[in-house]
Amino acid sequence: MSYYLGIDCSTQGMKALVIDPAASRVVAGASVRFTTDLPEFGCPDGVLPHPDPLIRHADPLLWVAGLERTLKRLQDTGVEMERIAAVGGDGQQHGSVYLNRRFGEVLKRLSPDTPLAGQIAPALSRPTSPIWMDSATSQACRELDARFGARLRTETGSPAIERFTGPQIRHFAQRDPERYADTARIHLVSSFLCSLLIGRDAPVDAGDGAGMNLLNLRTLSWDPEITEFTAPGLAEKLPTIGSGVAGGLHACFARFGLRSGIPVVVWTGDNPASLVGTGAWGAGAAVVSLGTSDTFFAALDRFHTDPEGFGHVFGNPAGGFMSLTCFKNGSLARDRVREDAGVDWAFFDETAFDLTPPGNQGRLALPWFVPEITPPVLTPGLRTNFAFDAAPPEVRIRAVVEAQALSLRSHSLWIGAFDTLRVTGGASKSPGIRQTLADVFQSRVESIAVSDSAALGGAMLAAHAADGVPLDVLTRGLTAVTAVCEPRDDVSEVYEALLPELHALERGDPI
Ligand code: XUL
Repeated sequence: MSYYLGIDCSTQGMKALVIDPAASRVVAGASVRFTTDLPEFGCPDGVLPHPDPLIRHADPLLWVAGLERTLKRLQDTGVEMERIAAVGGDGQQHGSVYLNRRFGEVLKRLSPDTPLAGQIAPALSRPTSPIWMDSATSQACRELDARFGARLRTETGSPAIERFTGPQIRHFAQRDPERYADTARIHLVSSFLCSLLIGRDAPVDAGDGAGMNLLNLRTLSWDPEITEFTAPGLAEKLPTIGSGVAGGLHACFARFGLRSGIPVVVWTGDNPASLVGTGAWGAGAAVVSLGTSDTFFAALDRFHTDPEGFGHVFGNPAGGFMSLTCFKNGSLARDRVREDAGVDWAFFDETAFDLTPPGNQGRLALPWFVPEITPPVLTPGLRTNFAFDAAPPEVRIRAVVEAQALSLRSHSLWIGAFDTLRVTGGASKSPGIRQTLADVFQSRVESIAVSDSAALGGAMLAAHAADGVPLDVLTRGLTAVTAVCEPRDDVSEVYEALLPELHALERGDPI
């Protein structure tokens, strides 16, 4: 029976998963870390170092080289690459790639004989790509808000947001009009990589396109007025909006054992792909994804937006819409707290929680080491209500994990009720974090076997869109629950009582 491949290009690396739907199995996987596997691009953790904490760009050629390296590693696992019948994938959201008029020609002529990064380089009109961690576009956001007011939120799903692609494009067009004029096409990370695979411009899907402040979610087309105000002539530079099969696989990928011409499905954003890969694309479950960013998302039963403006509405690749709230200080912040405390992951994930009581006697710490997205805070710094540095490691760890969980909860309520929480991403393996989420949300927390839910979602969407394998069959077979963590009723009041304290910390009230 056929296999399907899903590729995830996330912030710190790339992953590939191959599924066999008939056997309900993941048959192979491979991954690449940008820091250690592609150091020649100078992007540790997937970001070009910059002294201004608001500026966060990556080298787009890193993703091109990452794609080749990931496919090579996958082939080296010995998996029968020729059984792969379709390819899907996803990219970190909001990041944009700027290409000149040569891009189309360069794609057509892609050759297997030299590294792809060198072939794509002459087609870049901007050498770097702003990514979702960038927050340097506040002025562009203010201008968009002043011009369109609430319409931005109610029609594109979000108010103007620093990392969203529209404000990023406006910022670029204003600061560097020459390069903007030289730009013929602007792709998202997802549609850029999909374009390489098919050897021509790929569409943007509504899941990822909704993270741009440009897509009108009521018409599912680029909003002409917002697009033209964002930057002159922008409409011609944007790809089409699409779904389903984008095209056939370019022959230059045959060197990895893939059959040329197999369908490549339109790529989506990492969070929409994860919604599918956690099996939460239908009603009932919300997802907490603990990765470089922590995100909270769920399928929406109807189109509605967050009145507070923190949450976003994206397209759900399974149809309809999804909510998303994003917290920038996720894994990297937890890692820094662990390292400063001088403990290993086993201590962070479990022991710290055995040594401290739920609620941590009121001690909380928001680890905002870089500018935060939810709530928007541009001046970084740890926010705490106790002598953090003098406290033992277990107290610091619980203070951070509980503050993160409380913040996740308090900014996600707008989506409405849900039955269970599914957790995914590296940190979801931590029993202490899972129990804290169950207690803070007072909800059952479910884990699934595959933690690379974005790559899994990409593979599921490939099987569904290319060969009509029903999503509910794929979901039953590949996303079954493997562990459950029940909430403890007796601690619910402890966390209710901590919420005002959390809000005071978020506002920066004097202690
Ligand atoms: C979502 C967001 C991040 C990125 C990287 O809005 O900015 O979750 O998709 O994972």
